[in-house]
Amino acid sequence: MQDCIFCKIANHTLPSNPVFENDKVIAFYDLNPQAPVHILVIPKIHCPSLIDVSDNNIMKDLFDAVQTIVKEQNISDFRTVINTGKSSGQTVFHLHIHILAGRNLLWPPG
Ligand code: DGP
Repeated sequence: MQDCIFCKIANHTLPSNPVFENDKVIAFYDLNPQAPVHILVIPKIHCPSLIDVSDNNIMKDLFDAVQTIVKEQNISDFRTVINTGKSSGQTVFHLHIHILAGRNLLWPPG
């Protein structure tokens, strides 16, 4: 999608220094980290949010990537977050999974 910042990262119009990439998924560090490790995992295809996913292969590809990334980085304890909709905190309307790690993560989240 033309005006989507994550599409621009996915097609390398914007540089992101990816931590993981294959033909379906790219992952990169969050610009505004909320933990010592804060990685975003996104599908290369544009999909605004979780509610818009019609092909479950997208979620499999994303969570396979999460597993690969945490194993590669020797992260055993982490949180995955998918904000969906403005009031949940979603600010970028291109589906993404946050991986948060490297500190004690409180529950319930804010
Ligand atoms: P969310 O609030 O769930 O929509 O998360 C969006 C995240 O994306 C937020 O933590 C900040 C991050 N972000 C926004 N723009 C950019 C960008 O251009 N580059 C990177 N690396 N992260 C971005």
